[in-house]
Amino acid sequence: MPARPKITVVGAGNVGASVAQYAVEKNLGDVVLVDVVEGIPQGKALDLAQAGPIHGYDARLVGSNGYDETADSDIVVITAGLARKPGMTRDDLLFKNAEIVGSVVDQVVARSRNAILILVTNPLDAMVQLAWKKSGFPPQRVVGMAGILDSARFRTFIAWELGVSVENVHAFVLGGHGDTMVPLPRYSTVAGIPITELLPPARIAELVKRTASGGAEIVGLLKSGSAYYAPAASTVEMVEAILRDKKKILPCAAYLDGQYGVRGLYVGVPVKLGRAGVEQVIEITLTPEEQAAFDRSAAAVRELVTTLKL
Ligand code: TXD
Repeated sequence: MPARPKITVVGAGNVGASVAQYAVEKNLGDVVLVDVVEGIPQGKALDLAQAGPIHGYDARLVGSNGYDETADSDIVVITAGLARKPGMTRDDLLFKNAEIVGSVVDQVVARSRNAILILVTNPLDAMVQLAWKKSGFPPQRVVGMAGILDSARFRTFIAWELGVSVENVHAFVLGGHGDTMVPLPRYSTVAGIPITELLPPARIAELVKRTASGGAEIVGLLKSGSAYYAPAASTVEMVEAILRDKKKILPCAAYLDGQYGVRGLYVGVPVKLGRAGVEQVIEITLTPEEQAAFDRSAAAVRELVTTLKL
């Protein structure tokens, strides 16, 4: 029997712990949880292991404050950092989280030279760019989670609006993870029918607006933290697509080398995710307005990356 895949999750907070939970519930592999806070990763790992007999998983779960246990990971999910507080933008987090993510990447890559890194920490697009630079990994093996979450939010709102199953709804969101994200109604469908055929433009605009501020809506409700169930589920969809070599087309923050007119920058686009990581960036034709919105979003990401001198 080959060994189970090894998934490291750095940051055992709200998102990290839920990633660990969903990953073992889906039998994706063994999980190492790492955090700076003493006892938290160990306690959560032990607690999750004890849910195994009930859920029927045999995954090994280990918690640690160090990185030795992470050696030879297949996938490393990085959620370490600070989450947004009410009134804070994702960009306020920039410098603090850059410091945290930079040190985490150093520790991780020293022990897992062949891993695929999935970044979750905000501001997402800039953190992926930083992780890619720091790791020295090819861009195929460094990818960020955001578009799946943004499109899951859009899908939820569309399904509610039309009273149909969420399974029938596919949505398309491009661009950076932030206020400039670009939901594409033309490519968002219900059982294959574009929503532009099903809903009036004004109503679509409202759903788009709620999607773009979907994270802030939850921060406003929770007050003491930001969303984590849907972010973790989105991350685990990426982990599964990679480990099971599904070649799944998913919107992720990926390195662009000329696609969509952008070079040398991580931005959210549809990609094919498989065992090699980002196996292809899928390019679709945009209208001039969509391209302009995408350009604005990429410019906002570029600004952060320049601020960080990456
Ligand atoms: O779409 C997306 N990409 C996102 C991003 C969706 C949701 C959350 N998003 C961002 O993920 C959020 O803005 C944060 O930057 C991260 C993690 O969010 P989470 O809600 O999990 O935050 P927590 O609960 O505060 O957990 C962060 C953990 C916490 O336990 C800290 O002790 C730990 O990170 N931490 C560290 N771990 C390891 N190493 C270092 N240096 C470190 N510093 C803090």
